[in-house]
Amino acid sequence: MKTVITFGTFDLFHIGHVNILRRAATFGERLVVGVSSDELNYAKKGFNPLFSLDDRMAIVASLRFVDEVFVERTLEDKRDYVQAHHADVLVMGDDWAGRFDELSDVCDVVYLPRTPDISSADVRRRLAYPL
Ligand code: C2G
Repeated sequence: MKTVITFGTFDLFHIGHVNILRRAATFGERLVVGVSSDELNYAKKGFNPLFSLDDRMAIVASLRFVDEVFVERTLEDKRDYVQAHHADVLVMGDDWAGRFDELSDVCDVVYLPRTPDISSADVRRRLAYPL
């Protein structure tokens, strides 16, 4: 049985998140998702998520193709997360292309194309400046 792992903040959960998680799940039989802590999101993006970590985790965990969620606290511990969850495949969106290639000694590393024209940051901008 292959386990797939992926990571993200998943704030303002949208169709791009659904698409990557659904496609990630097809690479194995079990999908585990690391959801970024507020602190990690701030470090990555310079702002806090609008939805709490508990809510973001509950939303991701509610998907039928997600088997388990956990908190991703740092980008640096990815190797430990992969090994702790016995992941065979790491899937990320291609905005991260190349960034996790050094893990290819412990798992397959796959980058999938992002869904165009949607992101949490874009939704925030559209809400701030409605047309
Ligand atoms: N995504 C996508 N299409 C979009 C938006 C996002 O495929 N239109 C993907 C991203 O590529 C990522 C996942 O959805 O794989 C989660 O996106 P974010 O919540 O923006 O998370 P991110 O900041 O990329 O976190 O360890 C790595 C990070 O924690 C990834």
